[in-house]
Amino acid sequence: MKAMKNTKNNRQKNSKQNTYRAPKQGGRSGARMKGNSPKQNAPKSVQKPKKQKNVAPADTSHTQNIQWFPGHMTKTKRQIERDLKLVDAVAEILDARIPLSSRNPDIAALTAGKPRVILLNKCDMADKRMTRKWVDALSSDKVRAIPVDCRSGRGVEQFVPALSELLSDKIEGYRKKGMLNPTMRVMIVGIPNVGKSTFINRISKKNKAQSADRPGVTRGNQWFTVSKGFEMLDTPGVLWPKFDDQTVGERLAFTGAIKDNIMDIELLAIRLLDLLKELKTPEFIERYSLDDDDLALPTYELLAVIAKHRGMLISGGEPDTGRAAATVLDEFRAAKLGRITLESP
Ligand SMILES: Nc1nc2c(ncn2[C@@H]2O[C@H](COP(=O)(O)OP(=O)(O)OP(=O)(O)O)[C@@H](O)[C@H]2O)c(=O)[nH]1
Ligand SMILES: [Mg+2]
Repeated sequence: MKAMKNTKNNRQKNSKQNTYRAPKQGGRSGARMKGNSPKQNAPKSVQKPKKQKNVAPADTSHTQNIQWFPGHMTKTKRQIERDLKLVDAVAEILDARIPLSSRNPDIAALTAGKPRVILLNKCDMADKRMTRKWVDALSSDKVRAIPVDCRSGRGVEQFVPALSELLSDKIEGYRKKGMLNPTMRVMIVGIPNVGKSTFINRISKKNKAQSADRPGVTRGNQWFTVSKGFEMLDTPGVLWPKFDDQTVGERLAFTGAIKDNIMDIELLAIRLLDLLKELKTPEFIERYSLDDDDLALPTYELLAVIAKHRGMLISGGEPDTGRAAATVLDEFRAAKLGRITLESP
């Protein structure tokens, strides 16, 4: 990989588009992305940085098998199926940073017969140009895609008009029967931590739905009257039993849709750093004070460098790579490393 020459040039380049593109298969980095046998080249334990001193892994293809499908998700799927007959439309919330990986194929299939609005949420943390491309790619006659930032509320005002348009025939039908203000019911679905409850709070201008920055907050379907003529059903986040591709699990994990304590956080941060090293956003370079030599290091060593630059040391002055890994993930999730979209349409 070419080392970064000029931060200013890179800043200009990256400010145009922060989208990770998977390296071509077969090339050096392609082999790295494809690597799926962590045992072969992985260090014995990334948990023990002392033993790893100066011993970089041969490559960085340390994927871990990420799966998270606890029993409550099976229960939620059944609840969604049961309540589907009560609703007029479905609002599917995707993460604008990973619109492909954050789409649950099981829920998309289960709710396929309903008029649908797709909300690309957290677009404040995604690359602007890519979000526009995703809106075009996901929109069709029957589906309206809207970019939203539920934290600030930006874009949320487009939801009710879009839904009214989608349901115009139905609303007209009710009116003809004499119901002047029929109540439309909408089911909100999406993966864990994508912002379903925050969206309901935003649109209803109340903080009634419990929300927090960890997956698995909402337990059980719950109805909310959000405005005159609209009721919304908040549902718990659901994943699916097996990800076809490990990169899907990783991307879900990077963005915080998977419970952290079921994963090896250092391995996960190393995989994220593999991408960040290629993207070289100015925020990433500056935040961790990285130079070309740092970026050319094997990724495990780069993590150690970040720990040192941040003063994260354990007794004996060794870098605390565990703490650095948690920091890199936290800061990526808070978009402190730049507005990054990991998938293109
Ligand atoms: N930056 C940013 N943060 C958001 C946005 N929407 C939601 N969040 C944050 O994402 C976190 C998760 O939000 P929730 O509304 O609890 O997510 P959920 O989909 O209901 O999660 P579960 O109930 O666990 O499935 C919270 O910390 C929100 O503040 C957004 O548009 N931008
Ligand atoms: Mg919730």
